[in-house]
Amino acid sequence: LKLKNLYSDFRPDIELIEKELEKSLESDSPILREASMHLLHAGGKRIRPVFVLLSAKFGNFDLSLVAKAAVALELIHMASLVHDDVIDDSDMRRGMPTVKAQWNNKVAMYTGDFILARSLQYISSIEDEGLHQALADTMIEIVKGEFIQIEDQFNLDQGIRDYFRRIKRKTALLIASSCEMGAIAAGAEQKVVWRLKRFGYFVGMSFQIVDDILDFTATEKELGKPAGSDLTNGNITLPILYLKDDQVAGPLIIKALNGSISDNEMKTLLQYIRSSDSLKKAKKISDLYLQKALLEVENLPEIPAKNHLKQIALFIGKRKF
Ligand code: 2DE
Ligand code: MG
Ligand code: MG
Ligand code: MG
Ligand code: MG
Repeated sequence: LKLKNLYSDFRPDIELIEKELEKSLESDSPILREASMHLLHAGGKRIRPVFVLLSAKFGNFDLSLVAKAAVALELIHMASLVHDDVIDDSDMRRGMPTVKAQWNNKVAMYTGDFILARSLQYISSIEDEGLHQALADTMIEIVKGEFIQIEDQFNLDQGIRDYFRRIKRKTALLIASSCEMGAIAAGAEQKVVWRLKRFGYFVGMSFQIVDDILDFTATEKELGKPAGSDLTNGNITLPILYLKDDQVAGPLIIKALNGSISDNEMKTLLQYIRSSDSLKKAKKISDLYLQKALLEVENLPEIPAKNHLKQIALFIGKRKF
């Protein structure tokens, strides 16, 4: 199952968006251009632009307009990642050095600002106040989520609700907005806009839970960073919440969080997590969200994009990277 094959039915549209993304990061400042292109070329699944594109098919589709919204959403995502890697002190992303590692923190902050500003140029080229408000609202919620995360970080005294609140803001809202904004940009019917937004929200929740499982199960090569990094960085994800009171895993989790875990103990912990039922339990929750997403899709009008959305949602549940 390859993402490339999933995108094959609308390959020309994706290629146009990709070209537009390249154009969007042009600058007469070589450092801004190079640092932002660095992240663009590091890859990524382009899930958000694809959702903008497919959602727009449910209205009066105008590719040049839709591409503007798609670029804006991917740029917001990229800007947040460049800043995030400064905040999280991360040196690797998508298997490449981060902007802050290849250059430095100041360059990364300004590069993130630049990408964010470019995103605003793109979205404001579409005359629709609702669209602008939707994007701004989502950005504010994402930032609020980051503050909540500071409180939750390294803190085992939290429940599953805290986890859901974090992943909603950090991932699901921007994916929901991608669907919503694609539909708004195409002037889709309000009921369809809402349905697509809910679809994006459920897919986003499912997507992040899978992402958090993969952090334990994927290889360092696939992740572009060591397995278990979330935990050592204090990011308490769903599998950990299921295991924190476990007799074997509990003490090792505490060690991992306070930085006193040895390489061998970390190996043991990862093995233990992989063979425990915590990952299956997390996957079950992810699948529940996926089912909710598919239910929304079922109730969308019968057009080809409907099946594409369905296939992408199913891919997210099965993906290995
Ligand atoms: C990834 O989360 C980051 C999510 C959002 C970060 C938002 C910031 C506010 P992780 P990993 C920094 C700025 C927002 C803008 C510019 C719109 O849990 O690093 O750090 O593994 O995940 O991808
Ligand atoms: Mg972060
Ligand atoms: Mg991070
Ligand atoms: Mg992750
Ligand atoms: Mg991530």
